[in-house]
Amino acid sequence: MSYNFKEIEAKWQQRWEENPYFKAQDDFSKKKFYCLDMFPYPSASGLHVGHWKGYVFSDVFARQKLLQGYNVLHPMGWDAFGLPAENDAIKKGVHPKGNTAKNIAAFKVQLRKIGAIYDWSREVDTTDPEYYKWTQWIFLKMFEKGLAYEETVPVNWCPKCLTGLANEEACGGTCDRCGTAVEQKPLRQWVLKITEYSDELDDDLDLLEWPEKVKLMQRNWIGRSHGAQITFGVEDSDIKLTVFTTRADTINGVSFVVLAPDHELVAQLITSAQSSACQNFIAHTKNMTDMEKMLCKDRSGVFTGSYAINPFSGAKVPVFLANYVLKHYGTGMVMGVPAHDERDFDFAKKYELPVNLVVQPNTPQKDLFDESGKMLRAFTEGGLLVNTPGFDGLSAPEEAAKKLVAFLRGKGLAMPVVTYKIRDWVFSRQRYWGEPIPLIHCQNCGTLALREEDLPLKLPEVESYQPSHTGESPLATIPEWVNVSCHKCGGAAKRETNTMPQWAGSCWYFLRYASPNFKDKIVDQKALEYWLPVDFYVGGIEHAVLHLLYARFYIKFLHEIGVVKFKEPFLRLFNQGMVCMKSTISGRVEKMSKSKGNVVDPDKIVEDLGSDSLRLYMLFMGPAEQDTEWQTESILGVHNFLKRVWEFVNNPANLCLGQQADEKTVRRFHIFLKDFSERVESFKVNTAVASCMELFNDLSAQKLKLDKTLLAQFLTVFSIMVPHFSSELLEKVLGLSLANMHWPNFDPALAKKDQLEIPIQINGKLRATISVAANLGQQEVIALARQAAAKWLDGQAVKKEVFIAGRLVNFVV
Ligand code: ANZ
Ligand code: ZN
Repeated sequence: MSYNFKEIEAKWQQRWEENPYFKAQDDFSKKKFYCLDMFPYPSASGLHVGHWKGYVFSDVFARQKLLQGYNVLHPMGWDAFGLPAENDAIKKGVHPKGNTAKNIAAFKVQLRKIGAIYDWSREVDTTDPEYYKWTQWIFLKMFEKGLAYEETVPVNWCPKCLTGLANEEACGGTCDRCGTAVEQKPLRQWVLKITEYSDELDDDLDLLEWPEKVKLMQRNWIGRSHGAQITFGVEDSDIKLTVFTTRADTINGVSFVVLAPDHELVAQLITSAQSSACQNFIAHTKNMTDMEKMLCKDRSGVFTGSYAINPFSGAKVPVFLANYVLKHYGTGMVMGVPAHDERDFDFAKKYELPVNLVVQPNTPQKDLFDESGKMLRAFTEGGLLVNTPGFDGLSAPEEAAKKLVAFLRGKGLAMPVVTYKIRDWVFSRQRYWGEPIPLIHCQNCGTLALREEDLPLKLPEVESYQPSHTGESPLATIPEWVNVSCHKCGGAAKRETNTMPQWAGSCWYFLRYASPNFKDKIVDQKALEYWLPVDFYVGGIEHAVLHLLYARFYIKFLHEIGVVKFKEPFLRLFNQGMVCMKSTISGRVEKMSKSKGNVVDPDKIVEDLGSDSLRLYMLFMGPAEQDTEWQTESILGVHNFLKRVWEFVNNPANLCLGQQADEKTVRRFHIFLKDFSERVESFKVNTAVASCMELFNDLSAQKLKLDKTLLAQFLTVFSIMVPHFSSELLEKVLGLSLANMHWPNFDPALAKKDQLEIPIQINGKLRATISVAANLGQQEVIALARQAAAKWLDGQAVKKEVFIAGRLVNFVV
């Protein structure tokens, strides 16, 4: 009679494999639920408990919807191209193809242990030519529409991975994959015009039920900013300096103008007296990346010798070059307003430039001025415009900026503009293990797209695929593959040898699951219209400005060319937190990873305590969206709880299967059902587990007996967390099959609590809990609370009694 999880789990996993009753059905009349996990890249280190956290969480919802009668699509697949897979193969001295296949097989064995209702008949693999045919097809469509273009640009070059990286992959100036500092290297690249969609990508975030944090990260990355271009003249010259500013209101506070040291106009501005100082500075800042410029604390620069003319006042201000101005943002030139911008303030302090206040704070500011009235820091908030003849008293920035831009615009010296931080997406990689870019370069016809019937353009199978140090793809070294004849003119042509980045395949995989084996088109239109968009998407927040942004861009494009009817791929997003543990190397609690020596192998836990115990622990360990620390003792606690429930249900003394449960039991059960359902619904799954524990505490303590209906209902709802366990008890004790069960609804009348648990605090500290009738009045509750807290009150005078009906009593002593 003991809880033999090993036997039970093996039995049910096999049954589900033989009879996947939960498989998505192609019955498009039913209500559907598309529940998606971010598909993993099959790394050699295999699944760790961090993966489990997300996969178990999504499975809870997929299983719940299935029980609620939805046609559920819960697929799984492999994001198998890209740098990590290739680096791993190189390390082992094997070919990425075989290595990837091996890793996938190992991953599948591990994934199976979760007991999730994955529909394996829809598995996709981004490295399968039948799949990447369509990844290439999307690229061709973008090329046709002018959204893919070739450019020689300085790219983030990782000297270790020997490839260029997208900005999104080099945040903070280091390679996303290996942590090496990236260099800037000019390389011929294929670039996708993601910036065409900047406005839509920003605006449509409003349509999404996503964590605010992720929306904000995307908004900041897109970096839309409404401002103005203002044109300054240059003394004794025809040169015009057009700055971009979001604070046109501060125009009369300008005390210098600064340019990026690599700006085209710089040469014309440098006077002979300043020439050598400027050349030194330019040489010195040449290798700084944009990231370094933005993070740089020491704002320094050099005077060019020229003076700019303020278009508002006619005042003469010096023109500088500075290390904090980016060439590719705005116009690459900035009007310096030390009184209202921190960077400008630092700069002005260093070069002793005037600080002119033009926005008066609305409220007194601490430490803004010294006794002599000198500003001690920049004042960056809003206030009233001052020292700006004709405009004083306007509220700044909004109103004042608008009026001043209009005024200057009337003189042809300003223009309202919108700028963005996001840059086009550097889409080519100089590596082997990726989708070949389906283009040829013909001597006569130029760059040509392959014809659709020539897809997939397969990756050649070669022995040696190591990256070269030249910045060229290893494919360039395979003449049999590179040299082709042009399909248009028959002349000599060469294939494009760059490959696509690892994100290419994940930008659209969720479409493919709707009709994974469809041959003639990227998707079967009917299946697509039924299943998409994704209803619920679960994955890590590390993808906020990578995959999640790229996929939205792809969908916007596919929408435009009529492939999909919707504008957003993922309606609802949930980011599970990370699983952390004390690192054996640093001694700190950190995200689990092999390099930190703090990984827990899920297979071992499953072996020792069972899949259901691990599932339940993953759900119970804390709020799912938070990072939480792995604790081995706590998983034992969860395992013991399962054992308790097992023994309870297997003991006939606790059940009354032939009769109806008494009213007290029914009421207690419906309170549970209500709590459990609402907590799951609002993603508070850890507290839903707690509801189960509370229920069994009460059943035991109060000797309540479950009847057939209640037991079946309990096991049904509990199955979304511990499916093997519940399936076994349903079958064994009640002769029922989970496949035939339906989600039970609670009865609101029965779920009304007649007893309330009231925490009793003393000076805000929890001391006791009392159980009182729900209809008891304030006086009586306080009297009971005093009794319960007597030990701690210990004769002290109570200064105040805080009473919150139904919630809490607090004694202030
Ligand atoms: C004058 C000013 C006064 C500014 C003030 C700010 C505060 P966001 O909001 O991020 O778009 N800027 C413009 N182009 C730049 C460049 N290429 N490199 C570095 N900084 C640049 O920032 C816009 C502000 O960043 C602009 O407004 C400009 O400084 C600066 F009290 O102009 B401001
Ligand atoms: Zn040709």
